[in-house]
Amino acid sequence: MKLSNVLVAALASTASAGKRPEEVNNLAAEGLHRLQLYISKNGYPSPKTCTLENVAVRREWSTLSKTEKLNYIGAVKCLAKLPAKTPAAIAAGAKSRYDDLVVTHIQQAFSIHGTANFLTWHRYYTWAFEQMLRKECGYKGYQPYYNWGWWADNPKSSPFFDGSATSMSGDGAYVAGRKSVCFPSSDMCFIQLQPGSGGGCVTSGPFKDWKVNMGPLATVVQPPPKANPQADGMGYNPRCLSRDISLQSANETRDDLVAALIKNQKDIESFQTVFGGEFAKGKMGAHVGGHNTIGGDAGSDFINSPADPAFFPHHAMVDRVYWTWQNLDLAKRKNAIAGGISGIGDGGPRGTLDDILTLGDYVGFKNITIRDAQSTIAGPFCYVYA
Ligand SMILES: *[C@@H]1O[C@H](CO)[C@@H](O)[C@H](O)[C@H]1NC(C)=O
Ligand SMILES: *[C@@H]1O[C@H](CO)[C@@H](O)[C@H](O)[C@H]1NC(C)=O
Ligand SMILES: [Cu+2]
Repeated sequence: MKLSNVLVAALASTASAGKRPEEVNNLAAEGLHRLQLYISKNGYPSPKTCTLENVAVRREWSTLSKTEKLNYIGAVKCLAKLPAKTPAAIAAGAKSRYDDLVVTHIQQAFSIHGTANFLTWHRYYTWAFEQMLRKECGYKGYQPYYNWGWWADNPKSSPFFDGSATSMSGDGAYVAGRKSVCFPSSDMCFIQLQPGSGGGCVTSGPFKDWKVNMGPLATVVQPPPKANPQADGMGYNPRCLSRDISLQSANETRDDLVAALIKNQKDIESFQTVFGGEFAKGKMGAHVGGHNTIGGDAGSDFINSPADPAFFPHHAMVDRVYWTWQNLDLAKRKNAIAGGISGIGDGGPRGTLDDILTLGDYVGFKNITIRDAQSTIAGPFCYVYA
C-alpha cells in the first residue's frame, strides 16, 4: 500500500527544512508509517468509508496558503454569526452556533478534564467544530493545528499568533504593573504564573472584535473580569477577547518536552498524567502550557477556554500528539484507557470504553462511546495529521 499523493504532499509541506525543531514531526511521521503497517496487516477498521486514499489531512497553520488561512478564519467568524440553538433559558449568553460549542464545554467541564475521556472527548469536540465549519459555513478545508514547539521560544513570531490578517490574532494590549498569580488556583498555589506580554484586549488581526459572551468561570486573570449574571456562568456577559502570551507557559510546550512525552510515557495513565500536567511538581504539561501560552480571561480558563478561537488549533495539536503516541504502538494503545469519570476528588469510578461521549443537546452530533473515538480513521472520523 502506498501513501496517497495528497498525504505525501502534505507531509512535505510540513517539514521546515532545518529551521525548526523536528523531533515531534519525526515521531508523527514514524507514527503514520506504523499506522500503514498496522493497516496492511490488519486491514482498515472502516474499509468502506475511510482509507488512506480518501482520508482528510490536518495540517499545521504555517503550511496553509494565505487563501486557506483566510477561508478558515472566515468560517470561524461565520459560526459566530449563525444563531444559537441553545435556548436562552439554559444559556442566555449563548448568542451563536459557536457559543453552542462553548456551552457544552462549560456544562461538562468537570467530567471531561482530568478524566478517562479527556483525550477522546476533546477529539470528538474538535472534529464536531471542523464539521460545523464545513457543513454550516461552507469551509472546504480541514481543522488546522498549531505546532507549539516550533515557536515555543517566541509564539508571537509564528504565523498563528503574529497578529496579521492571516493569523488567529496575536497578543492582548500590554497591561503594566501586574503581579504573578497562583496556578492552578490560590488554594493550590503550585505554580507562580508570571504576567505575559499582553493582558488586555486583542488589538489586531481577524479576531480583534471577537466577543466572549459567557464566563468567567475559572479564569486566573487578576483582577477577574466582571462576574457573570448567572451562577452557572452561562449568562450574557459580553466582553473583548483578551490574551496574555506567556513565554513561561510556552516553554512547557517545547518540542523536546513533547517528544519526551511521546517517547517516554509507555502507558496511557502516565501519558495522560504528564500531558495533562503535574501541577504539584511545578509542571504545567503541554496541554495546559498551550492554554496558558494564549492566556487571558478565556484562554486560561479551563471551563470557558473554547471562547477563544485559538482553542481549536491548540486542541488539534493535543489530538495530534495523542494520535502520534497511539500510532507508535497501535496493538497496545488503540484501546488503552485509564482514569476516572470525574475530574473532582479521587476521580470516581473508572472510565470504560463504553462510556458515552456527548456534545449535549444543541451542538447537533449524536452520542458516541469512547471506543468509537479511539481511532481517527474509524467511528465518525476519517483524518490523519501531516
Ligand atoms: C524554560 O525551561 C528551562 C528548563 O527546562 C529553563 O532553564 C528556562 O529558563 C525556561 N525558560 C523560560 C523562558 O521560562
Ligand atoms: C446522550 O448522553 C447523555 C449523557 O449520557 C444523555 O443525558 C443523553 O440523554 C443522551 N442523548 C441521547 C439522544 O441519547
Ligand atoms: Cu477542555
